[in-house]
Amino acid sequence: MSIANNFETVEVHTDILILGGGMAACGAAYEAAHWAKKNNLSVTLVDKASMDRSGAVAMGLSAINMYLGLKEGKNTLSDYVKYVKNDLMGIARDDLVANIGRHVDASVHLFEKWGLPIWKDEDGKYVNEGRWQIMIHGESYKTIVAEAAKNALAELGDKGQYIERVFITDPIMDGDRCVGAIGFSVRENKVYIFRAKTVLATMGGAVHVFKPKSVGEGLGRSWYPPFNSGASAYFTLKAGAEMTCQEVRFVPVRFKDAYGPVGAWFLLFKAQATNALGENYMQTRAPELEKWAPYGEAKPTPTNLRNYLMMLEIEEGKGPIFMRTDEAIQRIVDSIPDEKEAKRKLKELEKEAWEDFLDMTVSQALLWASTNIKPEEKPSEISATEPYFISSHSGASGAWVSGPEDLAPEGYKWGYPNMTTVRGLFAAGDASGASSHKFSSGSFTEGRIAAKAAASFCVDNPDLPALPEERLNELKEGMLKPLELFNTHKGYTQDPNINPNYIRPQMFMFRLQKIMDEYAGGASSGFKTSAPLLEKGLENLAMLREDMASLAAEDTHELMRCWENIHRIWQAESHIRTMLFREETRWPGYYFRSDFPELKEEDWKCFANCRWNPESGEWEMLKRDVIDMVD
Ligand code: SFD
Ligand code: AMP
Repeated sequence: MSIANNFETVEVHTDILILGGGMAACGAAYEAAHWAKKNNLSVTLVDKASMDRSGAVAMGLSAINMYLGLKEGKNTLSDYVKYVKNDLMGIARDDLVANIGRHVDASVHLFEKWGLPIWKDEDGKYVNEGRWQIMIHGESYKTIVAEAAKNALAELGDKGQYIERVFITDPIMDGDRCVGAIGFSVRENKVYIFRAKTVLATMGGAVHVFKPKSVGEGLGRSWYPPFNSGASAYFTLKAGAEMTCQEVRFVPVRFKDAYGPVGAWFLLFKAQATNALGENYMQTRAPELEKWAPYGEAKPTPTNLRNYLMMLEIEEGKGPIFMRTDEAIQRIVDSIPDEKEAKRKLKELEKEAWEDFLDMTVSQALLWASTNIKPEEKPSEISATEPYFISSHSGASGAWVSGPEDLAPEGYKWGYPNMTTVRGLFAAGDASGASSHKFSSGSFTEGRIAAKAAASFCVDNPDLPALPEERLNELKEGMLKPLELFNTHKGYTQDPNINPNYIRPQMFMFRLQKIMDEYAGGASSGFKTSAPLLEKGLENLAMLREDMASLAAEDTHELMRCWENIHRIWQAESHIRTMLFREETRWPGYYFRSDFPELKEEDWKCFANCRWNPESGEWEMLKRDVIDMVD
């Protein structure tokens, strides 16, 4: 008897389907509820985890990295657009960045209204960390935002619901329109079929595509949350959506081994990072930045170039690299003439330094404690991590989405704001590309923008298409196949991990990570790659893909692990293909093409987009113009 028979099938009919429960999804739920009430629509949100602590903000955050302060006259929208574009070495969609920028402050004000404590100065004004970032006491940030999203859905009565611990695997298509999604419960034997007028993909970015630096006893430790495994990229690709910037991974520099944030140290405490000899490489290597003009010469130096200068130090054997926390604290304290006040300030700075980690990366505080580090006395090592896919931070990979009606130039709009190139399928947060630096607040805001547009799509397209039964059965069987495989063959060997009939997901993940690390410019290859390496990597990926059919799972939890890897492999392939397509080095510090070691503005100041064609199964690569809307 097929294992599928042991699974109950739950069919959910809804107007707006929100996939994911993170920052973008919470923003989407909040906004969708508003428009649903006006238009008598229903909204369903589905998260693989529990919304209170799911996604990148699970542990909390110590800063909101996108706040413009437009009404306060702190900044202008065009300055923000320029900042973002420069940080991405000239590649960004100005229309998308500006659209989020003009609405983001209002979202932050909502967070405060819902109870998020934001640092204030004596005049009651927000305390800035840097120009665009404000400090928060944010341990409960996600819980607060999730509560507001849930409340908004609750106000819809039986027309609003959220379903947790359901893992979404695939889109359901009706011709060229996305009309739902399929998934399974990670706790119960249930398959979920969601039938919807419109679908919003907000399932975050991807981690563990590349081999992490933390292996063995530290396996699973990473900067990006291990829960996000490429579901957004897979979902949009499989639906046939055009993707952008799939080559742009993010390599954060973080406190070594526990991945603590550096922003507060660099921006708030004005700390310097140096090599082991005490040299500030941002100063000693400043001439290198000229090679990457015009971006290298702008302020602030783009994130990837800051990384790159540090990597050059490491290559020359000048590590470890240290964040001079001790010097930074001392400098602030020394600037206070009154001794008593200076002592008070020292205590305050110590508290802030620890809170920075306790608010968002508890493990870094534990590492400090267990290695006897007092930041006011001793510097801490920082280091580049492995690559991640997170378009809402300083990465950019995601779906190519339509821009806002009033701002987007021709070529950047084809329908509803934030709709992908697939009818009815919207994307936001880490799922949408080319609008970097949106962070938590901008992702929430983009979720709102997308949900409002999705509601209009529903009103304009009121029919709820019937789902093709045959395709659904096929998807259901395919989804549960790893359970079937394990069940059939588990008795063949004594050790269930070693069996010629199947591969378990952890082994599969190790193979993927090894390929990506060695051929696609991972951490142990010094983030360097070339056409021959990428081509070989693609060949190996094709072999791995064949083994996807042999993935096996003991239970529904492991079934999720299998699917996470299926999602990752698509993220990986689109990444390799796009790096291969872009014949230049644009983001040294993220990756370096040794066969094309320079920036080529004339040929490559453009978006490198890709699409997997569902009809032919072939990949298409294309260039799209970068349109500069701000001088
Ligand atoms: O500075 C499925 N970010 C920071 N933003 C800030 O504003 N301030 C900071 O201080 C930040 N820092 C930071 C940040 C990120 C990370 C990883 C760290 C530190 C360690 C960025 C923001 O967190 C980020 O921009 C947003 O969270 C992005 O929002 P969104 O919605 O795109 O992604 P999400 O919140 O991770 O949520 C994803 C959701 O999808 C679910 N999911 N659900 C169903 N089926 C599947 N198959 C699914 N796969 C995933 C997840 O459960 C989750 O709900 S700083 O240090 O860099
Ligand atoms: P991080 O902790 O590195 O994620 O940084 C938090 C915020 O500060 C993000 O907006 C970063 O882009 C920014 N940031 C971090 N370090 C620097 C730096 N050295 N110069 C300018 N901006 C920075």
